[in-house]
Parts: sequence; structure tokens; C-alpha cells
Amino acid sequence: MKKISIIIPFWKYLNYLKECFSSLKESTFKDFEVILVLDHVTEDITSIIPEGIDVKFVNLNEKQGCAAARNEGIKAATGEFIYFLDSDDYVLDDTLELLVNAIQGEEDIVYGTIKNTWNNKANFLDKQTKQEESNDSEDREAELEEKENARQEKIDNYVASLPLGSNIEKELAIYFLERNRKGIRNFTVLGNLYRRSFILENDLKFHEEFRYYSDMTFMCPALENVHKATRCKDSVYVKRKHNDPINKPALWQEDNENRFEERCKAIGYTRTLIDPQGTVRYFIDMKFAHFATNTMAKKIRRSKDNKWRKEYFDTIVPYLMDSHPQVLDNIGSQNKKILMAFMAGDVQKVQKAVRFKLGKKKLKSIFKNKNINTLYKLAYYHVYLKKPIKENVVLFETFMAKNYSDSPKYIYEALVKEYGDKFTCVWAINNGAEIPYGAKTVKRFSFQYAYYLAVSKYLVFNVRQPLWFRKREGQVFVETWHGTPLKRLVFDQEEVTSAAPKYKQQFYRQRLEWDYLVSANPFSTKTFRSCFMYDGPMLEYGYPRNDIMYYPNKDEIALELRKKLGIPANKKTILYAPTWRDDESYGSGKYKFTLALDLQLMKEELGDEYVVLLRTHHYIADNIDTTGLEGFVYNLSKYDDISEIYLISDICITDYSSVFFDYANLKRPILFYTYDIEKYKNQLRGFYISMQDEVPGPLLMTSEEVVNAILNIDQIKEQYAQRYEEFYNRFCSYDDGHASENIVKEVFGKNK
Ligand code: C2G
Repeated sequence: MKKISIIIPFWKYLNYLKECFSSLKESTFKDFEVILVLDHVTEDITSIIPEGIDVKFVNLNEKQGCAAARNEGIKAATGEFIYFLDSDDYVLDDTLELLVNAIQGEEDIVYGTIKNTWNNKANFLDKQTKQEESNDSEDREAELEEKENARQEKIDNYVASLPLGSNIEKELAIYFLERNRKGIRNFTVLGNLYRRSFILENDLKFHEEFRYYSDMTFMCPALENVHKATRCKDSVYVKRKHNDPINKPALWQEDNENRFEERCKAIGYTRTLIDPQGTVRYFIDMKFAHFATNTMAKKIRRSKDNKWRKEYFDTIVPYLMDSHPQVLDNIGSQNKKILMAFMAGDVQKVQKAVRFKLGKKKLKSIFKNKNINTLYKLAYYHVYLKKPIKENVVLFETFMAKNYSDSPKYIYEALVKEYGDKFTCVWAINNGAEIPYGAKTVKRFSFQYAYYLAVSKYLVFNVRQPLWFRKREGQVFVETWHGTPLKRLVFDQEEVTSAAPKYKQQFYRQRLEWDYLVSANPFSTKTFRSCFMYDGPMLEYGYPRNDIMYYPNKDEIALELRKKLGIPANKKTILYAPTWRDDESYGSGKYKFTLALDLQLMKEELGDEYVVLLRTHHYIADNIDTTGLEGFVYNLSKYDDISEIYLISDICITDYSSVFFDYANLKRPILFYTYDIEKYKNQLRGFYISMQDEVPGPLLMTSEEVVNAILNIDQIKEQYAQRYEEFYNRFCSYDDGHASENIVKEVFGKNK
């Protein structure tokens, strides 16, 4: 007999299942069988199951759903213990071993910890290591110790509050597995070993009628009947949140009308399985009351859908009335008022109590210093959105108002050229710079910004609009985006390792607000349609920001700029413009960059002939130290417009930045310094085209290789001539210097 039977229900999303199995393959504990319960699976799964794992397949046949799958899994299991593992989650190498080592005797349950993540195992572990490193200071250690002590004190108090003669092990299991798991959704069977005989003797099973809430039908009676339980805090079950709720929703992300009713029914049914006066009942009722007074009450107050106020209200009231008596005594005072109004069956009173609670909360948050500067949002929603739209006003924004550059700049200048002062132009700009041709400037996330977001007829942005923006009927939103995609984007991106894990969900809503999307080439058009799930109009005229490379006076502009920047006339220039790394974040839009290019070596080897123009991505918060390299390295990271810098660059070195798609318009040599390509490609992002076979220059892995390539640049040019030509035809064919003008005519011409 195997020690553990791992029950995995599977219905779809092979990529997750693959990760799940590979985590089992890497488990240090091997004495297990997997019961893989297939719930009407159409995909071929055989290829993803690693060798050496003992897998029993069970087909659900006429049944369906996770509850039925787990029940069938229990029937097929032969192990001493059962461990439920969902096909979209994974374990760490020592998860099972730690649980098994924690067994002291005849435990019914050995329970571990659950950690939630948006990431696959490699990225999860990376983040964990970084977290541990950042905790590695005396202050932080002291802070953590204090937190741990407070936690322990809470547990001690809980134990002290138990009546004499209580089964402490059982009460602690209830504490950790039920009370401490926030909400009903987190009250789960996952992460624990259950002795199989304990399950069978108590006839524990999942109620198959419930799609979302069957866990409580297993867990409540399990906790009620448990005698011996041990906690193994260090055993981690990794619960993976789905970052694509649109195309790959997890169960809880499904939008299903029946969910509400099922929740009530599941509570009703579960109550029949347990002692009405017991602790298990008290905690489940408390969770239900919190659902009513928080989530549901808010919907009753805000929802445009009357269902929440009528149908759902009438449904929930009897269940709330049947709550454990101590729920009303112990729930917080605001929620108590709401709960009492529910119990009195008075929907208006509920609305009033919620209004009071939310109003108080809002006031509190406004007057807490950190939120005072979000008042502009209130003004946006409650005042500015009610003002009429101003027909000839255009709001421009580039890279979150960091500079005056990119396609919005060139569209703006073309607009001024075409229509003079017919349009009132406003630029969101944070550095206080003046904008040529007299545009008004506003700071991003200010009252004025909020005002122009609300009343401008046109908005021209090169990144996403703010999350709180709500496009009005009559507004025209032009999204220029900011590069031909090499790195996988949004819905084509399996992992979202950068700061906002709800990226896809937000994007899905935001892209519906775009009236036009600028595309520089047929490849971008195709890719944007899929990665943004965008099917609106495309402006396919080339990139406005590339127009400058076709200006007849581009050499004069270049000469001027070289002079302005003080670049010696006798030196050639190498632009080094790398991109940012998704996993190197300091938090919200600020990223670390560790320079991997040996500039000292470059100076020694190339300094007689060249200077380096260093340009970091606008996300990079670090200021690269170039001490000792004065006169050789020019740090142009703060210079507004990289398109102008292209004009003065004789060679461009980049990595995975879209920079090279634009720079190729100049037909000058491009080198790729891709020292971390394996990680970038496989773990962080993935690419749309093959860097190995399709980019117009060599991939270089060391600074020495970079230096060598530059010393032999004529040879490289020759070697890559054909590929460059093909690349140029594929990605630069729309660019002709007139993209801005054409876009202005198409978008603003209609207003003439
Ligand atoms: N950029 C720059 N300096 C750098 C890197 C980038 O000025 N060192 C500018 C270029 O105009 C580039 C744009 O920022 O085209 C976008 O930068 P990427 O490095 O391509 O990265 P990202 O911002 O993630 O955009 O479809 C394109 C993608 O969205 C990539």
C-alpha cells in the first residue's frame, strides 16, 4: 500500500496540469499514487505525465464536476492517506515529505499551509527567494519575530478560551483550517493529509450537486469528527490563481447566475451534517454572515441589477435567520446593524446601514493622509463626468506623463501643422517641461488631469489609460501603443510576473475603450488582435514616432543634437538601449537594472573610435553609475525622445526591447546583447518571433563578444545583410515618414 493517494480532478487547461505533474515529479517524497480523475477531457494528456509516477486514471462517465471527481478519486484510492491536489495548483519539493514526517501516531488529519500565487513554480520560488533576501536585515527580522509572537499570542488566547476538557488538537484544526481561512472560498480541503480510514468511517464526501461550494460539505463534518490532528506549518500547498479570467477562468472566476443560490443551499445542506451548537457551525455561519454584510450588502446598495435587492435578498434571509446565536453577538458593530436589518427582512434598512458604513469608510480613507490625493478621482466621477464634452480638446499622454515623446508627440505636431489652433491641446507631463507650440500642460493624477480626462473629446495615449477612467459616449480614444511586439503581451502571455497580476482582467475592459489602435506593420496588426483581444479599427500607417527617420532634414537634426549633447565630432556612437526585466521590481512600475555590459572593457577596446550612448527603459529606477567613464559613456536615460537618439546612433545594441524594430528603419547595424535569453524566453515572457533566426543581427552573450562584434562590424553587416533586408520588408514597410499626418487626417479630419 502506498503511503499517499493524491487525488487530482482534471477537466481543462493542460498547461496547469503539466506544471502540477512536474511538481510531483520533483517531490522528495515518492511513496504515492496519483488518482487522476478525468472529467470529460478532450485533450491528449498522456504526453504531459512524467515517467516514474504511478498514475491511475478514472473516468467520470455520466457525472461531472469537481465534487464528483473527488468522490470517485476517494473510491479508487488505496493509500493510507489521501491528499487533494487541484490540477491547476502544485506542490513544492518538500511539501509531502514534511507532512509525512509530521505524523506522530494515529492522526486523522495532518494539515499544512496554503500559499496563493499568480505564478508558475519557477517564478514563485524566485519571488520567495527575493522576499527572503529582503527580510535579511536585523530590523526586518525583529519585525517578523514580533508578528509571529502576536500570532502565537492569538492562538494561545484562543486555546485558553476553550472550555475545560476540550479536545485541543481538534479545536486547533478548526481554528487553522476553518476560522483562519478567510471567506468561504478559502475554506478548502486542499493542502492536508486525511487518513483514508477516517474518511471512510465517517462517510465524508463532497456533495455533488454543488459546483462551487462542495468543499464545506466535506470539511465541516471532517472537522466535527476529527480526534487527532497535527499541524505542519512548513508544508506548503501552492494555490495558483488564474491570471486570465477571460479565457481560462478558475471555478471561482466563472460568471454563473446560480452561484448565489448554490452558496445558500450549500450552507443549508452543510448545517444538516453538523452540531447546530458547535464551533464548526459557528465559524461557517460567521463566514456566511460576513458574505451577507460585506459582499452582498454592497451589491444590494450599488448593483443596477434589481435581483440583489429582491430575489437574492428573499433567498438569503431565511438562511441568515438560522445563524448560530453567537454570530450576532460577535460580529462587528457596523455589520451587526446590517445583519439585523437582514434578519428583519427589511431591504431598505439594509441599504441604509450599508450606505452609512460605506460613507464612513470613504471619509476615513479620504482623511487618512495617504488618500487625500485621490480626491481628484471623486471629482472625476461626481463633477467632471457631468460636464459637457469639449469638442476640440485633445489630451495627450506618453509613458505615464514621464516625457514628451513617442507617437503622441508626432501626432500632436502633425495636428498642429494640419489644423493650427483649431484644437486645444493638453499634455499630461510630470516633469514640468514646456511643450512646443503652446500646449497646456497638466500633471498626471491631478484635478486638472481628471478634468481633461473627463471632458476632452480626443485622447491620444501610448500606454493604457488609468484604471479609473471611464470613457464617455462621444469621446474618441486613440491608443498608439509603444512598440512592435517581440515580447509576448497580455492574453498571449502565460505568466504575468510584472507588478499587476490582474493585468489581463483589467486589459479586457480597457481595450474596449479604444476607438483606434496604431499598428506599425502587418505583424503588429495580427499580434495586437490576438494579444489585446482587440477587434476595433487599426490605424495602419506606420509608427508616427518613426516619421523622424524619414524627415528630409534628419541629418541636420542629428548634427544639432550631437552638438547639444556635447558628443565629440570625431567619434562614432553606440547606443545601448536594453529593456526592463519583469521579475526585478521595486514595486509599481519601478524596476531594477543591473548593468551586465562591461563598459570599462568597451572603453579600453573601443574608446578611440566610439562613445556609448546609454539609455535605460523608462521603468528603470536605478541610476547607472558611470563614474570613471566620463567622456566615453553618455547617459541619455532621461532624454525625452529616443527616436531623436536613433538619428545620432551609428550602431544599436539592445536585447528584447522593441527598439530594434524602429531602429531598423535606418538600416544601420543592430547587435543583441542577450545574456539572459533563456530565462527571459522560457520563464519571464516568451517571444513572438525567433530571436535566433529572425532578428537582424547576432545574439551575443558576453561583453567580449559585443566588443568583438563592434570591432568587426563591417563583417557583421555583410553577414546579416539578407536577413536585415527581409526584416526591414516585414516590419518597416509601412513607415514612410507620413504616419502622423495620415493618422491626423483619419481621426481628426472627421471633425473638420
Ligand atoms: N525605450 C527607450 N529606451 C529603452 C527601451 C525602450 O526609450 N532602453 C522606448 C522605446 O521607444 C521602446 C519603448 O520604450 O520602443 C518600449 O520599450 P520596450 O523595451 O519594448 O518594452 P515595453 O515598454 O515592455 O514595451 O509592444 C511593445 C511592448 O509593449 C514592449
